[in-house]
Amino acid sequence: MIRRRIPLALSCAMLAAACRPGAPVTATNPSPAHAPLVMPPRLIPAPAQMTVGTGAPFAITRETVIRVDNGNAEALQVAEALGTMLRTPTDFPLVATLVPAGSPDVAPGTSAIHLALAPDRSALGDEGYELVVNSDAVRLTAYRPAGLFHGIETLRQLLPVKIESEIGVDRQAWNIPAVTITDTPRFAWRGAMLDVARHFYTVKEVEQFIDIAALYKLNVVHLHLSDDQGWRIAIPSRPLLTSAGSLSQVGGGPGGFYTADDYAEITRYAQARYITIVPEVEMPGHSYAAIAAYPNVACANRAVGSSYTGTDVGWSTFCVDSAATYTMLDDIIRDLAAMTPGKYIHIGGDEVQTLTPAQYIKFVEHVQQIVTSHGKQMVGWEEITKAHLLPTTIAQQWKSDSATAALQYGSKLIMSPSDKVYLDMKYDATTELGLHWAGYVEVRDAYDWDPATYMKGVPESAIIGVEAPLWSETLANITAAEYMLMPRLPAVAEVGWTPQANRNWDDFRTRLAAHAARWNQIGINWYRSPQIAW
Ligand code: TNX
Repeated sequence: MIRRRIPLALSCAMLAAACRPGAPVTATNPSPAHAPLVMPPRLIPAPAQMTVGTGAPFAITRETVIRVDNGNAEALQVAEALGTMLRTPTDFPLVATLVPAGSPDVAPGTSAIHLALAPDRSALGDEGYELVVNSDAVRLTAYRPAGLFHGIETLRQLLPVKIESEIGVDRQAWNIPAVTITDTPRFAWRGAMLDVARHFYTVKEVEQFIDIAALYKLNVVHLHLSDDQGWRIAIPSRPLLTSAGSLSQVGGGPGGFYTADDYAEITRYAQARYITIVPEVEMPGHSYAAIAAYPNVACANRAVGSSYTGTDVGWSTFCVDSAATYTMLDDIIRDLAAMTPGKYIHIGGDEVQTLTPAQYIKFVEHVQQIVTSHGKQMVGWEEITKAHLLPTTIAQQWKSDSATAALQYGSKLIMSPSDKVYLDMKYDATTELGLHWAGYVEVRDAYDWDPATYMKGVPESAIIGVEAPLWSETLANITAAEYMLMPRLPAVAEVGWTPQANRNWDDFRTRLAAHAARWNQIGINWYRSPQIAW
């Protein structure tokens, strides 16, 4: 066996000693010369606190059971998700059961993964968890089921990459290293956006996108469901939006749309992974597909059924002084709200070049009232901060300091600075896919920034979280999308989850390198950034 000393000057996230945000980054507990090397697990996002044990790992065997010691039907569903994740590769039964309160603990020598909800652990919040692994047992505790779910994603990353296999794997030790983790997210909104309007993505492809988000503990997937090039969501009261408005895409492909059943499937799939789908329908600009379907909402009529397959922005708009426009938007928002389990509707609002400021403001305030009347919170791109916002409205920063105007209304900001987290930007001048109007965005650019200091005068308390948009003008399918997401999405996920004091580029790039084997096993396409020692 190779025996080595633990290198000194480990970062907080790599330390084999107790590690707290802000704790001095020194190896206080270097191994004695002959102790086996304890490699810190290479988790992304790095947990808030982690202590790596020196004892033997927990081994999952044919006899291991999954027990929900204190929980409910929802906690059992998370236990089932863990069972589903483990059964195929291990070929073990891994029965998951909800154990009645007061039942005896497992017999000594029985191997169990315990999940428990702890009503007294409110400090873990809605999404935090505690995970204690030793050779006897795995104990995962959370205040809410979402925390249990994030905990099983941590367990997944602690297991060998063959756990991702879609067939049974022989002669593999399914060991989980001894570790104690107490982990809560820095921000409540950790999102990724997929533009399904410029190029249409099938339900299966959206689910692949959701899978990647879940692996890195994101909790929002924002779908950009309409733009000039296509309308992608069936709205029962306005059937022409899809029958006439969905038939094309950038470059002239066939386009497509989600039926009500498709959308229900997507939201269910996301919910099972504790991800909220935030649907976006663009207005008043980026709206040509809707105008082509219902020409009475445009001031200058266009022929029904014509389509736009280019990539210019800013030229289309609904007629903001026409009652027909608001009647249609009320229909759309009402139907979309009814189909959407999450509490948000995103109305776009960006890049309108054909309206006066007064017209734009009046429009946004009217639509804000429509969204509210259907019981949802409005989200919009930063341009909406020109209007008088409700404190519950959320503005998505993407290009400038104008977003700071949200603060005067008590509205929160989602940080999506295009020079950091626009994942449709090329990595460098040689990247074939993508755009570069906001510059080149390498992995380090996506990682090495702090949302709380990015904009002057915007304190952390005004920021609800971070989101990485993936616009799809140049990305025709999920394979192309993955190339842009990976490895930058894990970087953004850590920006959103891990306390700033625990984040460090050199440490991150070492951990990131270890994730490539998992992406290969899953079959995720990725970009081999020269910044990482793969
Ligand atoms: C700007 S960001 C847009 C999108 C484009 C994207 C391309 C924003 C709110 N609008 O319409 O697809 O740039 O990078």
